[in-house]
Amino acid sequence: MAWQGVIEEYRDFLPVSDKTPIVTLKEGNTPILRAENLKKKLGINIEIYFKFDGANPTGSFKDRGMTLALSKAIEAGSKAVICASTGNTSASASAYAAKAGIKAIVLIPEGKIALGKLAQALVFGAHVIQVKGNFDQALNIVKAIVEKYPITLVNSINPFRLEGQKSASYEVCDQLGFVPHYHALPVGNAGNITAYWKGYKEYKKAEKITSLPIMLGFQAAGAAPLVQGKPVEKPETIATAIRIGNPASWKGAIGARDESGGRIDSVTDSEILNAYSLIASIEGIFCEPASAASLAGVIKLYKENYFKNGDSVVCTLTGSGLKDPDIVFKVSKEPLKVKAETQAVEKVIEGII
Ligand code: AN7
Repeated sequence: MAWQGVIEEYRDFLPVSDKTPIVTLKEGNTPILRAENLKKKLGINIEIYFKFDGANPTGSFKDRGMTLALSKAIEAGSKAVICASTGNTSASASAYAAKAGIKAIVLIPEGKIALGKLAQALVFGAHVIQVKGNFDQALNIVKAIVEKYPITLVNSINPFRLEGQKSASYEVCDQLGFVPHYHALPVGNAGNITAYWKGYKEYKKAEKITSLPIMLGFQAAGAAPLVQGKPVEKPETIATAIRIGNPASWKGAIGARDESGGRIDSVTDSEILNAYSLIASIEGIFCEPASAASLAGVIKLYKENYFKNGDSVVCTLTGSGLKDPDIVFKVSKEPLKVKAETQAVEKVIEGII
């Protein structure tokens, strides 16, 4: 049978009833890919797999949580949803609100979200408000707004978001047929690592799996409050999706780290960009910079001899590179320009083959 979206596929594990109207864009069932080329290229002795959640309907993992958040909002009779966002949450909320036929209001940090994400919110018909400040400030405003107005908050402090997002760990186990030794994720507001860990624990409790992975979270060095142990007032990174200084799911991330015996570490922008172009150029997967923090972190830990021979590591690639194509020009050369003559092209080709 065709894939039904994460709510129908994992209904037994989710807080829905027969009465819940399901708002879905058939999210989930994203590819899991073994990184064979990467293994050869880096000469490493661990097995890396990419869970490419950029293949979701709006191009990020946020859709997994948004199907549930919007379904529950409609069940509760809500007429509008609101979120603060570094881009992907707003794109996803806008799409699911469009599908549900209700209003979406999104607050974004002015000038600091990828153009593709802004375009998505606009084309889905959301009311976009640019805030002259960062994500953390926008989230505080949104929290105050929902105290006063009958609007449903769909940031990940809405528990239904994480309930939906935990479906990704079910899929990893179902697709691989085993539980990886490690699971690596980029960390911004820290909702996703919290959701994955919850999902793994619940799958084990339900006896679908018999072991748990060790959780690894990676923040950008300029936006690494969990690593520093205190909020960062002015977070900065090229990976705008994770440009967050005071994560809402702080405790969840620390819980995932400590209960699993894992690590939360930071990676520099240049490590992120290296991983980003490596994933694209040798594995054929175009993810966004924030997503590449997962592999960047795994490479960093590998160099510290953190892993054992043969360990399996799943890296979630959280979003699509198409959202932010400008970044490509920081890591790749501009294409050549030639005259519209066969000879001119031949000359170039002879230098290639
Ligand atoms: C591609 O869209 O916070 O640690 O407002 O877009 O669960 O926050 C996005 C976060 C990783 C971090 N990768 O996940 C937002 C937002 C991508 C992201 C993260 C985000 P969390």
